[in-house]
Amino acid sequence: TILTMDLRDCIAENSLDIHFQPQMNAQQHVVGVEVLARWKHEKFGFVSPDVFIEIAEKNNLIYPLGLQIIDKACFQLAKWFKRKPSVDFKTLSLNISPIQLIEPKFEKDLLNLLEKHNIPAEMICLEITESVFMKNYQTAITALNNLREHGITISLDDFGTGFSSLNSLWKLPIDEVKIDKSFVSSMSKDDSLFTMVESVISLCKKLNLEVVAEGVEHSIEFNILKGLDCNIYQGYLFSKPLPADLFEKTFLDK
Ligand code: G
Ligand code: G
Ligand code: G
Ligand code: MN
Ligand code: NA
Repeated sequence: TILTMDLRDCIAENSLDIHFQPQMNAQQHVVGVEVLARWKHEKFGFVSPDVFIEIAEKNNLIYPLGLQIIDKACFQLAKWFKRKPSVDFKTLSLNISPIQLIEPKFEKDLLNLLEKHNIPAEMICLEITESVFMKNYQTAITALNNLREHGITISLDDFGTGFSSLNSLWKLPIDEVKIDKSFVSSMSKDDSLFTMVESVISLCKKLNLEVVAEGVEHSIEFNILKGLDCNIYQGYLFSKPLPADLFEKTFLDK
C-alpha cells in the first residue's frame, strides 16, 4: 500500500519524529520520560503509531525503525545532559515490539547505541507487552534476562489488557508494571475497577515492582492513586507527549 511505501521511504530518510511524555512522582517531579514515535505524513498528516507500528511489524520494517527511534532518543538525552546539568530524571522509557525483543542482534545493537551516545544502561527502561510471552515465551525470557544483566530495566506496558493473570507477575523478569489507562480512567466511577487497581498496586509492592499509572487525566485519579501509594504517574493531567524543544522548555528550564 501507499502507507507502507511511504513508511519505507521515511525510514530510509531517517525522518520519523519522537515525542516525550513525562512520568512524575507523587510530588509531581519528573522522574522519567517515555519516548513515543510520531510520523507526520506529507499528505495525510499525523498517522497514529497504532497504525504505522503495525505496518512496520508486518513489513519487516520494525527492527530498523525501532533502532532509529532509540538512536534519536539517546541523541536527545545526551544533548539534554550536556546543556542542562539540572536534568535529573532517572529513566528513558522506550516502547519495544516483540519482534525487536526476540531479534538476536537486539541486545548488541542497543548496547552499541548507548555507548555511541554515552548513556548509562541503568537509565534505559524497555516497555514490552504481555503479547511477547504468548508466542515466544522462552526466547523473550532469555532476552530480558540478558538485558537486565546490563542494568536495563523492563516494564510491562498496558497491564491488564492482555491475557495476564496477576499470578504471572512474580515469575516474569520485569522491574515495573504500567497499569493500562482504561483502568485508570474508569477507576473513579467503577468500584470493581478501583479494587482491581488497588490490588495490582498492592501486589506489585509485595513483589518489589515499580507501579506506573498511565492515562492520569484528572486530579481525582491522581489523588486516588496517591492514596494507594502508586509510585509513578503519567498522563495528560501533567502533559501530553511533546516534541523535544517543548518538553525542554516546559520541564527542563528551571
Ligand atoms: O501516542 P500514542 O498514540 O503514542 O501511541 C500509540 C501506541 O503506539 C502505543 O501502544 C505505543 O506503545 C505505541 N508506540 C509508540 N511509539 C512506539 C515506538 O517507538 N515503538 C513501538 N514498538 N511502539 C510505539
Ligand atoms: O500526543 P497525543 O497523545 O495527543 O496524540 C494522540 C495521537 O494523535 C497520536 O497517536 C498522534 O499520532 C496523533 N496526533 C495528531 N496530531 C498530533 C500532533 O500534532 N502532535 C502529536 N503529538 N500527535 C498528534
Ligand atoms: O505505550 P502505550 O501503549 O502505553 O502508549 C501510551 C499511549 O497513551 C500513547 O498513545 C499516548 O499518547 C497516550 N496517552 C498518554 N497519556 C494519556 C492520557 O492521559 N490519556 C489518554 N487517553 N491517552 C494518553
Ligand atoms: Mn508505553
Ligand atoms: Na500503555
